[in-house]
Amino acid sequence: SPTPPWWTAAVVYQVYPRSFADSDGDGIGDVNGIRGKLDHLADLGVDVVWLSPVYRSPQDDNGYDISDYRDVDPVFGTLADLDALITEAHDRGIKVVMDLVVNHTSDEHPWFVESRSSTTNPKRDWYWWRDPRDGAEPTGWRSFFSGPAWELDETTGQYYLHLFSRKQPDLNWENPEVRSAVHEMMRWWLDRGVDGFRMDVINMISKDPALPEGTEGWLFGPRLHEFLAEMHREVFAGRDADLITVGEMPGVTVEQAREVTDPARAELDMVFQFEHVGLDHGDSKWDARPLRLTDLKASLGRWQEGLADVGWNSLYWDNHDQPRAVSRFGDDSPRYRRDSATCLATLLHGHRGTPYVYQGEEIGMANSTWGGVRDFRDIETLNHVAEAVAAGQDVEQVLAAVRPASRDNARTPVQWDATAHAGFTTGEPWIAVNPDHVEWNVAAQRDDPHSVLAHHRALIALRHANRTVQLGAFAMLLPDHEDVYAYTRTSDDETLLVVCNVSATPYPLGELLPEAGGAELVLGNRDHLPDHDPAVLGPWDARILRLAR
Ligand code: ISL
Repeated sequence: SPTPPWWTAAVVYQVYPRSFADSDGDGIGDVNGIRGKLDHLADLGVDVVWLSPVYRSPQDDNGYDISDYRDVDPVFGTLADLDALITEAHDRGIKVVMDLVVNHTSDEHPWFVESRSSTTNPKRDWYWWRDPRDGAEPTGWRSFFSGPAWELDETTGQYYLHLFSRKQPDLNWENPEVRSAVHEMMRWWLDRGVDGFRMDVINMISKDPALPEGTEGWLFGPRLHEFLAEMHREVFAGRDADLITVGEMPGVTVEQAREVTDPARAELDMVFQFEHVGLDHGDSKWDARPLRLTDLKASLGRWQEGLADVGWNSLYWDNHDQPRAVSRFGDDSPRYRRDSATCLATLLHGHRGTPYVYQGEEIGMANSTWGGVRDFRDIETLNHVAEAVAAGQDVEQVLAAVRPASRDNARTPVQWDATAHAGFTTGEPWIAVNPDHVEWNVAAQRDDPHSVLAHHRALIALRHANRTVQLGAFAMLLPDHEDVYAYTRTSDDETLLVVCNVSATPYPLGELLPEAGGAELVLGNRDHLPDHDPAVLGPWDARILRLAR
């Protein structure tokens, strides 16, 4: 069989630059701040760093609204700083992946400024302009950030489409000029030394020009596969062996992901799917409900199975849009925070796929404590609160729903040490540091062999060393158990059993999984504790065992 791609053995680390490390004291993280922390990433052992957007941007959505794709925003530094970061990362054997946000631009991008200037401007058709329908919006589509997805532009009396904020107009990918401008920009970045792209909401770039109501008008549109294959041909062909591409695809099904990541089709290496992070809420992300572990197993198990022979999974709990996993799926109370963070990490990293670690996850960073609406910065959160309150909802009730679910939980500054502002900045941070940084920080964990950080280091090293972890076949065990998540990974060499107690209730291991008896412990999260009993799966106990043959 052909050599598997390098990223089947790799772990990716996501940096959200605004909240990572601030080098100049303006309270906002920056490129030189990242350069100063590369040794932390090298020490963790990650292979790739994915940078959330650092391009020039009005920062309406913290950089996901880009006004110049070929420059770095002054708030983050300069192009020269970024070149230096890429070189210094490469010196440590770490690849650099850029965030590619091409479903939309900023409304301040010169393309849109031209496009909106008149109905006859040559770039008019680069965006989605439509006449009013019965004096109102052309369709009933809603923006992800509250309100209608259409904005009336007074200059020409037409509406433009924005699936996200009104400062993020959607590009019209039907227009071949748009596509070649994007391709050219991508080649420019590859020539600069970047190693691939994480593609923002890339399953929304193809819209049905008939603009039918419902998500079929813009989600996985009729020409998506064609656009991705064309992009591969125009940008990646001939140079893709060393690169990595991952498409962010809210709403993607297993079948769609299988097609997109089928190497024979030459579209993308892998996608981010959202099923498992949608299991603990209703239709709205603000409508929380408890996660049932059996639902998580059914979902992740189906993805493992669906992409077993064709395609590839990405594995994640956290990113800059999700509340912190240890608070959401674990237990961030002092008693169980370390154990549940390491348990969740083991559960995830044992799967087949490429794991993604989000900044701070490696030290068990948790959701923050929020007071009133003034504490929040995220446009999605702020728009939702404004809309809900305007609709008559009680502000305290709205805030109660927002506090555990807001994207800002992921965006508090990385906790480097116990000093003021967690060592993130010498100035005033743009968003408050989590008060728990006094105890939970990188410095406190760096030399502790049993820290959350050390456990991540061990999981990453295991993936690098072990072909079964990389490529072994996955089989779910105990699908109906409400507390214990267990599966095997099998290669020609061995069978590994991953067993994780996703609860504080102890379980006798031999009764659950007789095959665990006599197995060799490869990696555990609680075996160093004095009260550890190999025969009992303790609270949040997680083990990777090598089964006797
Ligand atoms: O954040 C979400 C839920 O809280 C998602 O709906 C999110 O908006 C969606 O996954 C798309 O996210 C990406 O594109 C957005 C940007 O705000 C996100 O940060 C980015 O990850 C628009 O560019």
